[in-house]
Amino acid sequence: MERIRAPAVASRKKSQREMQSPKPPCSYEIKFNKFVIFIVQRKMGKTRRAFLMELARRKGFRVESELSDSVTHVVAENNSYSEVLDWLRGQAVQESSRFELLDISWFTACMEAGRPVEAEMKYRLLEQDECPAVNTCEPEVPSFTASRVSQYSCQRKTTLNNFNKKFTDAFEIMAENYEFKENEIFSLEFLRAASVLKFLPFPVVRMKDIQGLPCMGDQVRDIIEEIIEEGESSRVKDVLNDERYKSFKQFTSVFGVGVKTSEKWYRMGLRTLEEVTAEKTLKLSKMQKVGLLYYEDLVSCVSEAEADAVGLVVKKAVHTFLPDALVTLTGGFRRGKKIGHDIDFLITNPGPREDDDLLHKVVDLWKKQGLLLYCDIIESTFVKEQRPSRNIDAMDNFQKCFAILKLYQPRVDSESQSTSEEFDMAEVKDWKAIRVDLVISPFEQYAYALLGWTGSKQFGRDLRRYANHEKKMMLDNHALYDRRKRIFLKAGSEEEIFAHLGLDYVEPWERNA
Ligand code: DCT
Ligand code: MG
Repeated sequence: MERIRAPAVASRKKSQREMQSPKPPCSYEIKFNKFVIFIVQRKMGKTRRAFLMELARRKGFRVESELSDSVTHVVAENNSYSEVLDWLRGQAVQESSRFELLDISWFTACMEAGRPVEAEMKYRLLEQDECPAVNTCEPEVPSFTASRVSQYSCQRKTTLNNFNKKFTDAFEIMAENYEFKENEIFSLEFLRAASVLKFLPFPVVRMKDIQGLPCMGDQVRDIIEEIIEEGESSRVKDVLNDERYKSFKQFTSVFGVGVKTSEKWYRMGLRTLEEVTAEKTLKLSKMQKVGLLYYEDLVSCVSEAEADAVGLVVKKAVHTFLPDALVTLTGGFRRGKKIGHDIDFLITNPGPREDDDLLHKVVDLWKKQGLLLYCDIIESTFVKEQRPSRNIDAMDNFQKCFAILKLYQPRVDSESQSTSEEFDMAEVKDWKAIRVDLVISPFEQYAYALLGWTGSKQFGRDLRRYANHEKKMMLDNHALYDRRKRIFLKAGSEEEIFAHLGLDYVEPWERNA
């Protein structure tokens, strides 16, 4: 009797804990040593906890009865993040960050898989405001495994729902700065990283969240870490304050001004657009002159409503000459963007009839109607049976027109018009200058042209890179060429192009890479 009773008296607390959580029987072999699980009894009950612990141990998991130093994964059921945190504090745990705090759904998934599964975001207990976890937030995020994320954005579905804007904005600034320095490799590194984070179905809140993801180089990780810890990146801030970056940003915001011209102006000592316009010795191209003339309109974004209105103007003009022509809105607006810097249209004429003069006729009509502020028609340079270029950023050879149209805007503020005589006297500008790109493709190349002109730029780049490296094929906006079979692959739709490449179809609104 004495021998049995003695320990119970010596440590009542301990024996209570032992009753809640029986010690692991020695007969179970531990298969997964790195994972040390502790199951919180709170809101779960003793019996269920004991059952789950036994189940896990039988499957080779190491489950601790006590919250020892070796525990790595704390699992709770029906508890919120803050409830578990409170409970941990009650156990005198100072640093809850040393554990993964997980919902029971993670544990269940492990039991189903018979091995530890990745502690994905959806399984984690998180603070409410940063929480897409299954048990608290809607909609449920699809199952996600970092190691399965492709390095090619054409194998990812990227909508406009970006959970990681603060990181991707930072990367895009870094990429732009490298572009201004003509450092294409670093620029692409940041663009690829931005594209991967745009795809993530949850916000990155700690470094572990990017573990196993492609395109996360050291430069990228440093910036993510800084933003997580400080809320902003000092490197990005330095770029934003950099004189050269600021000048290039202003210069390249003018239609017709690229990195080369900006470099020239910067070397001349020019720093702002005011200085550029004041410098009378500068020889500006026609494009740059109109770029400066309509600067305010062009720099303000084009809205979806404006894109629709311009769409009607374009269709009306095109159908005057070719009633059966297909006029398709491409670019960002086809991907579902609500704003853009321009409006892109692809025009093709089904059937045998092609009209090389169409673009010229259309712009002549607009000129007569007083709608054309600028146009630059580039003639087609496509040669029959021309193989796609290996350069992933090569321009295509379609006939195209870079135009600026006058879009008349309805007067919305009728009250101010009637109350101010002075206002009535003045000439009111009732139009906005809008950048419009028109591209004409032969009907048999239409699917390729549509895929290319829908973008995004990064999506297109990755499609070509994927075709080249993974399929030994060459893709551009005109065609797909199989290098091994030495044949061109015909396609009547975008779906067929994806199929030729062995890719799942990605809808336009999922191409926002
Ligand atoms: N494109 C192309 N060849 C070019 C220019 C563009 O294949 N010479 C593709 C890449 C994206 C798409 O056409 C549209 O180009 P942009 O108008 O530059 O981009 P966007 O996605 O429409 O974005 P924005 O809203 O800035 O216009
Ligand atoms: Mg566009």
